[in-house]
Amino acid sequence: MAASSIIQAVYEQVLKRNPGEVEFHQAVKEVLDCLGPVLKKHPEYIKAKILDRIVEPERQIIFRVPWQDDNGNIHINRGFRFEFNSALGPYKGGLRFHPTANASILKFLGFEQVFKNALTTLAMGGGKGGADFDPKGKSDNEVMRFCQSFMTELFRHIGPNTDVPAGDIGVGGREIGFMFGQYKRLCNEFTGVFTGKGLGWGGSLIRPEATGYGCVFFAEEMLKTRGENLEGKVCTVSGSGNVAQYTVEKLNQLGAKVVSLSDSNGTIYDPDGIDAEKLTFVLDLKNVRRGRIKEYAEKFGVEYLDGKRPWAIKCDCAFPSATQNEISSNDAKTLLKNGCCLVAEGANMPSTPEAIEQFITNKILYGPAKAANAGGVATSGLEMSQNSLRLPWTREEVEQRLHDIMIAIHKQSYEAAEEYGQPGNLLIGANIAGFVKVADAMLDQGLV
Ligand code: NDP
Ligand code: 2IT
Repeated sequence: MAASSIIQAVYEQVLKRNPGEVEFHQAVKEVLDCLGPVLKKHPEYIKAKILDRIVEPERQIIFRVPWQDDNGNIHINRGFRFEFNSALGPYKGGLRFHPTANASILKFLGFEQVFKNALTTLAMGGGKGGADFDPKGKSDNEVMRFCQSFMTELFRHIGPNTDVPAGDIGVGGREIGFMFGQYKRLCNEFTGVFTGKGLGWGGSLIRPEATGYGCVFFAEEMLKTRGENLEGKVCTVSGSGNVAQYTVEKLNQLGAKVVSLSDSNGTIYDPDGIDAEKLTFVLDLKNVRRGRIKEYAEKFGVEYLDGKRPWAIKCDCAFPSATQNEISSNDAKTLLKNGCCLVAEGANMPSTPEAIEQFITNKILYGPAKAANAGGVATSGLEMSQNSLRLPWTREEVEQRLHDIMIAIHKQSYEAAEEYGQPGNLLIGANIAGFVKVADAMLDQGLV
């Protein structure tokens, strides 16, 4: 059978087995669409049915999470963990707490994670989980009770050599602390079962900064291929959570000017730039007071675009750092029309397939999520190394390793794109480079 027919058959099976899971279909299609030339070069992948196997999670765990709010009312949420692929190491990937979290979204994230983790050069398989719980508006005690209930089921499925969760949307230092505490209590052991831990109890320096910093390092590598750098570049950033915050910090350090941040209610536009002092306000607003980005506009007297995303603001470089499918086809057109020359994806799958198509056709620098935002999970890998050594590294050492890893991820993606006759196309390059590593390990390990 021709490579294209094999790919089509695998995709149809995915549609049939996972009805209505549109985000999962989207993520699978993007990867499969890049693999034709790989199958031609590697008939052994076809014989071993690597594609059919790689789109099916190794294990899927779905469970009930009952908890009580501060008024004694009972709530039932649904918890998930998709242990997608362990060919390269223990399952590794974040937990997302968001009302929209469902099997489709968490499977797309788990699938992406497999190839992303392969690109990091570290030994990590891929997984993802979470719950349709909304931490917004909940008290610390409610969040704690939810996390404890969630972990009371999940603990039996994870472990430092089995499956190592971390944060994602709605799961930050506070939530990791509560879940780690409950895991420790249930297992009676102190191990590196989570990453993103507090610095005083096994966490790594630079892990909070890592996704944002890594994404900016990746953008720098892309710009270098055109003899450019970030100095003086006007940048838009979406979101105002973990990834967005540290994207702004590193962009500032490298001489760029960031003019936007957003949340699910709207966007702030600050043409003078979000400098270090204003960013300190954002960190307190979002991480401590848990308020809305609108307050930034009120505090600093800048424009607030109610209900809008940042993509109509003129920029040189765009850093989508909020959520999936936040750049539509029209947004992509607007970005291109306004002269945007680089998109680096801090969020997972933030650009729709139609938006990506336009970035690629117009040959702007496009850094796909699984390469550009891999610095977060890479630094989680470094946290695991430090936990195994029982020895923390300095800030400088971790940041240097993160930087080296981002350079390596760019190089692998760039070179794979060249090797397969699509120079400069990092979408194809990242998908192929990640896939080949996982596929080879699966071949070596037999039919499992
Ligand atoms: P946070 O929860 O810290 O922040 C999320 C931000 O995105 C908030 O500003 C939030 O606004 C906004 N947002 C979330 N959902 C939506 C939505 N449906 N529409 C509009 N805005 C939305 O999460 P992170 O910063 O950790 O994650 C952001 C993205 O980066 C996600 O795609 C995540 O998967 C990805 N990522 C995260 C990594 C990490 O290490 N944390 C690593 C790699 C990727 P609001 O508060 O209003 O909901
Ligand atoms: O999407 C991601 O890569 C993350 N949320 C981070 C996962 C991790 O294990 O650090």
